[in-house]
Amino acid sequence: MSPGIQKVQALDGGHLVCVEWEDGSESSYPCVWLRDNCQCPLCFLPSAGARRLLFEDLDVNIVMKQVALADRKKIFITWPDEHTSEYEAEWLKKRCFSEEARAKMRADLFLPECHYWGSDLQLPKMPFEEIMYNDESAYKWLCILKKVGIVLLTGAATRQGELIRLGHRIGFLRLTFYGPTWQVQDKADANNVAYTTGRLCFHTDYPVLQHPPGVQFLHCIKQTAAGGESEVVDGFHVCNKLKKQNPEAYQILSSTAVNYADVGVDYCDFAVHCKQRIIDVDPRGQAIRINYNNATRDTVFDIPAEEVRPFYAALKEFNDLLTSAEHKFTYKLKPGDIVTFDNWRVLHGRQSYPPCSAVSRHLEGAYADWDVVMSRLRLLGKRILNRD
Ligand code: OGA
Ligand code: NM2
Ligand code: ZN
Ligand code: ZN
Repeated sequence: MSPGIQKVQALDGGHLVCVEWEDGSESSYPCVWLRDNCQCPLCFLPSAGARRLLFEDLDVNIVMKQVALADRKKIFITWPDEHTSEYEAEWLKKRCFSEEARAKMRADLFLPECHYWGSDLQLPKMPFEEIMYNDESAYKWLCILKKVGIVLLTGAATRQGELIRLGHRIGFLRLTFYGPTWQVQDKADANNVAYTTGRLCFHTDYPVLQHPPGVQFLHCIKQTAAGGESEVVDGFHVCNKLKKQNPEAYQILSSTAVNYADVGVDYCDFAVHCKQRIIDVDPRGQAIRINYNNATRDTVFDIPAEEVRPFYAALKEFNDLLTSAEHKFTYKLKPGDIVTFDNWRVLHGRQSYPPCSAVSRHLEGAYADWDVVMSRLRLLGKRILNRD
């Protein structure tokens, strides 16, 4: 329960409403925001949790006419046109504009906490069927997936279709040109390097898409005796290292737009082209998404010739850090394992394995968007918290 309201007053010529809480703290709310967020049935549609008020009908210079406090639990505002709005203490407290309150709200909504790792990774493991039936387990799975970037689910049936079930558990999978799910195995006339027995160096999947899939699932159905080991590396951790070790290389990789191309036929025919920065950063220069697949990096490179060599030098530094023994973690999938990982953060690779006329290794793969995964995580969290 949030504290009650002790006092409410207008400030700044009626442009601000200042709420004094029972615990002595204060919060200020701009009137334009209060009017914009009036919760009355004319201004707000509760069944959609959405604003009915049109922006055209909002006076962005509005000042309040009158403010009153009721029962320490609610404030009432009368506007110049006699429209009235009411706001509950708890609703206001949650939306306080202070730095601390916003930091807390941000943390609750987006779970930005990040545990970096290197070769010392203790690969988090959970039984697949448990996360399928138990909400606490599913919640824990998604929390770790967000925080650590990788979770191994164990004990799944060794047949195709388990990722479809997993997709239903979270909501839905992300369809791409490689199909709703896709089969990673050695194929004749492979339309992707993943569908060979060759080594795959560290990459994120599908940087050729404008919005690359946020989450990837790889279900091991069959594993080869020799080779085929998996490798993963924490891309965000390595980005921090690169930024310290060679700020210029970091600057180049986080500003140069690289051409990617993928042309072929699978689920349907495709000719996909895109330009992506290998390290996507937020306005503070912190890495938020890695877009790096050496196989689909285009031969077309739309930058001035004199910038090409410095770009390759920068990428070499990054690639060397990714592959260093200090940073990479190696493991081998067993039949029934499903590795789930953050495809925006964790780069993955695979060692080569001997070609064979029969299929000696088979993974089924699928993607999901972070929007869908985070949505399920929030709903599971709510359900679990309300239960006890
Ligand atoms: C892929 C991939 C890993 C593996 O299909 O994109 O990275 O172990 N596969 O085969
Ligand atoms: N597969 C595995 O970026 C890529 O081409 C990643 C995608 C073929 C669906 C591989
Ligand atoms: Zn209203
Ligand atoms: Zn891949």
